[in-house]
Amino acid sequence: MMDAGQETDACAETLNGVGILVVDDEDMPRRAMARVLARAGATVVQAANGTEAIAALGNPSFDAVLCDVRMPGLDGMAILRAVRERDLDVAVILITGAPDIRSAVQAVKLGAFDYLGKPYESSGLKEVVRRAATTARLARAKRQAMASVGRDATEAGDRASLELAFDRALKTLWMAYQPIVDRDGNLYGFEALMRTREPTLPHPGAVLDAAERLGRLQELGRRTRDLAGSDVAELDRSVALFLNLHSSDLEDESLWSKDSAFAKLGPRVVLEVTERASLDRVRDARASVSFLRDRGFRIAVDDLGAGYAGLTAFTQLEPDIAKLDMSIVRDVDRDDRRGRIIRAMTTLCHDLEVLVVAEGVETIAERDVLLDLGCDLFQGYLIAKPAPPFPGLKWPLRGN
Ligand code: G
Ligand code: MN
Repeated sequence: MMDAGQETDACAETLNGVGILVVDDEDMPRRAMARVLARAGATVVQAANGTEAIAALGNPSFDAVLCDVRMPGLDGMAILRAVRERDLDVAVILITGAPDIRSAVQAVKLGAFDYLGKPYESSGLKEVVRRAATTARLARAKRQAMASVGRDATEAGDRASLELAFDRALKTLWMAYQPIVDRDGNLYGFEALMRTREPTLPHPGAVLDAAERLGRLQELGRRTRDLAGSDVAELDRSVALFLNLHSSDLEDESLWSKDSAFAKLGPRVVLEVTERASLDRVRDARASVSFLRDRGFRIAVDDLGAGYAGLTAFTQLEPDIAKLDMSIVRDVDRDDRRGRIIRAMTTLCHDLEVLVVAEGVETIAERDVLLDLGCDLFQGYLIAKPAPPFPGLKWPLRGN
């Protein structure tokens, strides 16, 4: 670490109490900048390269990091990423002698607070730093407030932190499997459900939201298919693999193109498409579905009965399997109305030669009524919770 400039000037108080790290490999401009900021009341630490900067970041009291973009070794962009791994809130201002639009756009996307060109006016510099520090403090206060009321405060705040969290989620992604059994309790298949060890994206919904915000849904889809595809090699060929698709996966050629490794698994795989999402925005949805059929995939409509979406997904997909949403399965033994709805849906599905899966079966009483109503397949905590591949089975006897 270089010298810590602690000089203050009684006249200028605009940056009193603000902690700043200045990173630049060139001594002169770094010292000049540190001097301007220290005179305005800031506490300034200087670093002459990426390694020093990262060591300095162990000190949690920085409100802002000012960082030169072009440096040998770790450059400004790399430092920006490293900062975000350690501190979600500190504001980063990138500085360059040769500003260009592309790097400016990239910097802001990665969560830089601002981008300064050289030469800068010292009044402009102080103003940017003041706004940056205030913003960082606000972000920190908000996080503390959320933590104090028990909300998850580690949620990634900006794009750079979200990218990092999503990268870690992808790296630690694994698939849990939940069995689906037939009316006799024999194993019919497993539904693959994504899980991650990334604490800021703790459930599949959060991972999907992040993927959507970052435009990385198809990358996530490919990763889950790679994982499930290699797990399925361990599985008896007669057992089906049920896998959730996002509607945007239908636009990804690697799902259905002839030479994709996953497409070769077609006859063993049931692709679940949720009724909650509209297929209207998917380019050539019908064509993709027909390619998938050519490869032997079967299609399931997931979460049937969960939305008010009508049956558009049903008519567009012509599914082989319908999965009744657990919200209409719940308490079916105590609610005649639900029973009548399920009987009607099951009868109609059977007319169309569609198999019916009851999802979220939790009690023996629910299962017994669902058997009477004609459901073909059963999934839920009663049989087994999702678990690492491949859990043992327990099918409680009828009437137990
Ligand atoms: O929408 P989809 O069918 O893919 O959702 C399956 C989810 O439902 C999984 O996250 C799984 O953990 C959960 N789940 C599976 N079985 C049950 C159950 O019996 N009860 C409840 N409450 N949740 C279940
Ligand atoms: Mn599903």
